[in-house]
Amino acid sequence: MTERKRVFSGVQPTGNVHIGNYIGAFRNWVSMQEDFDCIYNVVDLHAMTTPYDPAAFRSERINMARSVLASGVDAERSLLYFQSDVPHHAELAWILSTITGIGQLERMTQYKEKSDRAGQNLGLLSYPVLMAADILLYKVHAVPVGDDQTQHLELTRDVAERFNHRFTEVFPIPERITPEIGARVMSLQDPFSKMSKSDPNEKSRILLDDAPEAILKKVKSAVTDSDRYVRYDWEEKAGISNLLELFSIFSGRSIESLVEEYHEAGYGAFKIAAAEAIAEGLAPVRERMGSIEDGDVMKIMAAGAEVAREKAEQEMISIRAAVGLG
Ligand code: ATP
Ligand code: LTN
Repeated sequence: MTERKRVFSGVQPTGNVHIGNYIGAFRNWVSMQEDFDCIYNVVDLHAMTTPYDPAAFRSERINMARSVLASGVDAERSLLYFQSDVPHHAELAWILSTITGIGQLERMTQYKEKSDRAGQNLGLLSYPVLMAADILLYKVHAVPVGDDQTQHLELTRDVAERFNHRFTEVFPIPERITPEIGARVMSLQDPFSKMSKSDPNEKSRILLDDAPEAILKKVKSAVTDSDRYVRYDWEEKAGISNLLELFSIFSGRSIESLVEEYHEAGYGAFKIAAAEAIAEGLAPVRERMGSIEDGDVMKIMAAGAEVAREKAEQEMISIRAAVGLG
């Protein structure tokens, strides 16, 4: 039997899980369970690089794990756990930090943005090294993420190549996997920036557990343009194009057929139909969010961590040997 290729991805437990996370990442995580050996992580150590409240953090970790499960990740088929439960991530991050240049880290867009907003700290600077460690620890082949992670994936590939060259050929070079549409879902309030957990404007994003009425309200207030014709045109009509993509993803209909139907319907009617499709598409996720108890989440995460610690320990043997440890 040929071994299945491995996939790894992670999400920070920073609250406000939105449909951008779902479309850019979780949906792919779910579909990859069919053909790959999947490992998914709630990357709590990463989330500690910006200021946070420890009590709220505890529940955010559980909520994020619940969102991943409610999106359809099946803990029977995929390995799911909290990053901090497996110390090998931090161990490998240390090893990789010794072959990563500070200049390259200082040039990361996310570091520049976050350090301007949240202040500098060493963890924020070395954030991409920990991410590289997450991925390389399991020698994975593919990483399903939204396109905002492109630069981090490039750094991971550089670090893997450097390690293989400097020591022994240990790591495969991982590929980034992004969806064809929806790799970058835009804010409903500013179609030129990505929908984000940390945007202070709540109307900018649709949360996974938003009720249909809330979805309708947010879509109705989405920023569009002063024209009245529905067209798929990112140059002239970014807001409408973003809604068309969401409508298409959640209804399963092509963008062309939606444009044909709604071209002259007026933005009001188009928005109502789009909101209904989003609410309907999200209904099963929302229902599952309401039914998965904290206790179930904790059990699943503890069981996942136990398996992962063993797997990670096995993987670390060749890595430690390559660098002259162990
Ligand atoms: P923020 O939204 O505050 O920038 P983040 O990007 O750090 O948060 P994470 O929760 O760490 O979000 O990301 C989880 C996954 O969701 C990643 O794979 C990321 O690429 C994807 N993702 C986040 N925002 C979007 C978006 N607007 N469109 C598509 N994918 C997205
Ligand atoms: N940086 C990612 C989260 C993340 C991740 C990973 C994604 C941490 N480790 C490993 C894929 C693989 C983010 O902010 N979305």
